[in-house]
Parts: sequence; C-alpha cells; structure tokens
Amino acid sequence: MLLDCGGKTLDLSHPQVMGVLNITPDSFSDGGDFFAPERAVERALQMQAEGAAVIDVGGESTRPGAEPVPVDEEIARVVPVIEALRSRLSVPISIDTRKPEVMRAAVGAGAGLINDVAALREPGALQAARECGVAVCLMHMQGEPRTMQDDPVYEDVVAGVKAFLQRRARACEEAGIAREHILLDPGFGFGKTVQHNLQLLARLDEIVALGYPVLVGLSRKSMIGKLLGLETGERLAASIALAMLAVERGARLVRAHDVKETWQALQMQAALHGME
Ligand code: 8Y4
Repeated sequence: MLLDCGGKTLDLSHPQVMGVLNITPDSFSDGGDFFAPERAVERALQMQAEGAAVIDVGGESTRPGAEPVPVDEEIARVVPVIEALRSRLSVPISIDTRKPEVMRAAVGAGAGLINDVAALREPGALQAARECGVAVCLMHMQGEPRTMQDDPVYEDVVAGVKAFLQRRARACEEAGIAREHILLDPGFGFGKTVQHNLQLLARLDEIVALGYPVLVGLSRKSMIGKLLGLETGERLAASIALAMLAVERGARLVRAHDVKETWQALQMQAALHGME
C-alpha cells in the first residue's frame, strides 16, 4: 500500500510514524524570542533519522482554547521551513492546516500531504486540496477548537465519527480527489471525553473497515493526563502503549512527538506480526 505524496511516497504496507513539527513562536527559538527556522529543520532531519516516514508541519495550535493565527502569519511560519526541508528530506512533508491559502502555499513549497483537522470543511478547502493534487488526511472534530471540550455529547461516538468520515471521503471523491489519496482519522481529543476516546480506540476496527488507511494521533494527549494524572512531559510510556493498541486494531500511521521510541515499539510489533 503506497500513498503518493506529491512526488514522494509514503509506504503504508506496514505501520509508520508521522513526526510532529510545531512551528509556533514558543518553539525553536534562537535563544531569545526569535524563531530560528534552522532549528526546526534540524529537528525534522532528526525525526527522519529516527524513523519518521512523514513530517507533519503545523503553524497553528489546535489545542483546546488556543488563539486563532492569521493566514499570513501561518504562511510565514511554515513556508520557509517546508522550502528548507523539501530537498533535504527524503520522506514526504505534511501540512497541518485548515486554511485553503496555507494549503496552496505549503504544497507550492513542497508539502505532499494535507493534514486537515477540519476534514476540508472550511470554505474553499475542498477545491484547494483538489487543485493541489496531493494526498489528504480527513480528521473528525466535533465543534471548534476553542470550545470543543466543553461537554461534548454523542448518541454513539463511533457510529457518528464513522458516518462523518464516510461523508467527507465521499465529498472529496465527488470533488475530484482520488480515493487513493485519502486517509481518515477519528480525531482523538477533538470534541471528545475520555470515555469517547476509549470507545473510539476499542472499536477502531469499525473505522478501519471503511477501507481507507487510518491515521491516529494519541501522543501525549489529555486522556492520558486525565486517566493517569500525568503532565505532558510524563506521557511517553502511555503514548506508546496507545499507539500499539491502535496499530493492533488496524491503524497504519501514528502521529507522534517522540519518534524514536514510537518507531522502536512499532518495529517490535511488525517483527511479531511477521511471525503470523
Ligand atoms: C500535548 C501535546 C497535549 C499535544 C495535546 C496535544 C491530531 C492532529 C493534532 C490528530 C491529526 C495535539 C494536528 C493536537 N492532533 N492531526 N493534529 N490527528 N491528523 N495535542 O489526532 O497534538 S494537534
């Protein structure tokens, strides 16, 4: 199973790691208050060396309660980094954005996968992604980042997420995006309680059954903090456990901050599966 990412290939014949590269003013400073693109490039190269099969570059925080970032600011953050990475990375670059203008600028700079937590629902996003001609990840989110964690309610979270993802995949195909270019993601933590997240993980096979490769993002997420009482920096072991449980249920791509450790865990799992 090979996913074409605008010239570079993502091999999903076995589960892979997507490394997280957040380009926000508080990350990769030059020692003072200035953002240093070279430091972000170094981190991306390190994640590739540690086993990442794709690097997800994001210039807007989608954490609950985060302030929105103006489009020009988001482009100014991500484009120089993507341009610097395009020739230095052998693995594809993913752009984490909801904005059509950012999708176009990032793909123009070298991104080969659009990772959209709004599943191309923003006005113009579907058409922009179609015209970019690259792969897309469609993620489920209930509500808006600012308020999505205020008492989310579902009748059946798994059925709801599944129906949503199927609808969005169909909308993409009707807009001219190739079926082979589509990834799906249940969106752990995006408008979901701990119980919702656990149900989605327990029944991930139902999302996998839609027939598209499935990406999951569980790394360091607040469900771990809530269940174990741990700060973000203390969530590595639980993050790896969740990544492996998701892969056992059919996930093909795992978005992770701690690439080296996650990659090692998935290698062990792949070795075991090779015995079956
Ligand atoms: C600590 C660290 C606590 C990070 C929370 C977080 C996903 C995603 C994000 C995901 C896809 C995050 C951009 C949230 N999560 N994209 N993006 N899937 N496809 N929170 O689950 O990492 S950002």
